[in-house]
Amino acid sequence: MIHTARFGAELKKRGFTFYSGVPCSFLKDLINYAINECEYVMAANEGDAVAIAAGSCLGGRRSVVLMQNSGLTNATSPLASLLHPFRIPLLGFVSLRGEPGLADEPQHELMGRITGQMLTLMEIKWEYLSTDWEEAVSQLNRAVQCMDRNESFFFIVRKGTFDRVALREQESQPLANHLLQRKSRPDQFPTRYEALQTVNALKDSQTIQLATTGKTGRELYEIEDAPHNLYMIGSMGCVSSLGLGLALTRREKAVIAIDGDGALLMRLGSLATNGFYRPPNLLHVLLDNNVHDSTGGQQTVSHNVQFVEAAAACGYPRAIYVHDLQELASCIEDWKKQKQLTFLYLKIARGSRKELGRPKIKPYEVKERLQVFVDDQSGGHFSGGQGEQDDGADQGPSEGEFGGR
Ligand SMILES: Cc1ncc(C[n+]2csc(CCOP(=O)(O)OP(=O)(O)O)c2C)c(N)n1
Repeated sequence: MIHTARFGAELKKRGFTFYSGVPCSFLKDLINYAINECEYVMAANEGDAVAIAAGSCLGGRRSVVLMQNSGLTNATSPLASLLHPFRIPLLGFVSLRGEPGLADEPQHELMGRITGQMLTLMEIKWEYLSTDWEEAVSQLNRAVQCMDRNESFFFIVRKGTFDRVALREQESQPLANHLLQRKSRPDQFPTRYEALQTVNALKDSQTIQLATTGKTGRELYEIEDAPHNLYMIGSMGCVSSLGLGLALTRREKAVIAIDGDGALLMRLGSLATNGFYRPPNLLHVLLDNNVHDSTGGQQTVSHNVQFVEAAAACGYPRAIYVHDLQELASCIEDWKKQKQLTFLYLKIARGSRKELGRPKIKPYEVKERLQVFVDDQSGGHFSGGQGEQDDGADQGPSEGEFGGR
């Protein structure tokens, strides 16, 4: 067995202080350690966890993602189409439920046989984590070497690998009040392009813009290709999770995640994660055209989804139905003043320009220049330079409180 706290300390020594994941009993003790001693974001699903950890990595942290092997299938989209193209290196721990030869539940049987193959198939380097201390530490060193080449590395963790760590009491901070403005007059339907132009025109020196999969990224690229932009080409539904990880890690930056209705519906649980952590420097903008416009305009099921109410119900302190471009602009300005996690909902028209291009820049180049932008401290601070929030009421966790829930 590995001494979990000692192993956690080895991880910390190598810079791993940010964790995200979904619990598994085989990983419980390492997760408990992370919750007790580090920063741990409880993701709604394993794909979100990958994206959250990736966001933190973009923010300059070495990040860890933890999941049961059954959740590896949930995570394949961001593993294959976020980590790989952007060359974002994560350290992964995936449990081995259903290990051949050991009695386990039938639902783990297949995954127990194919966990390693799945990682290999996704071109992710991996090893079974040894229970021998010296060997485990040298495995960790190999993992770090791999990550230094911008490649992820996963440990497959067998039953009984980690010794017991008790979970300290986790506090949660109930939200005092929401600002929920209801739709009050007929909709106006600007185009996606116009909405993106409005958002882009209001950016300042600390703004980062993350655009969801499909035409949102392509249009933003066309409006302005800049180091503070990221076009999420794959990992549909992960844009606000990427934003959450980045916003929590770089509280001095203003992170805008621009979502689509199809994408948000794919990972609606991310609203709850965002609402729980509610970083004040995250703005989540949903452009709802009721269709998968990027893949030919097939309907989504967003028509009767009350996204504003859902965001508010998930803990967003501000969730606002925006009716037109002017309101969109003034709500963005308000967010900069109010400094609270905000959800803006805007109905947009379907369609886009016929000759819409695609980003010519490679995803990993987008990442590299974004990381340079993120590290540039000359642009001022969204939160006044301290990573602090500006009033006593209705706050999300501060940096100091972050790991204590
Ligand atoms: C997991 C996954 N499934 C499907 C796709 C293909 N895909 C790319 S963009 C897109 C539509 C996105 O719809 P929405 O978020 O509503 O944005 P819109 O295209 O309408 O702007 C789809 C289905 C994908 N990238 N990833």
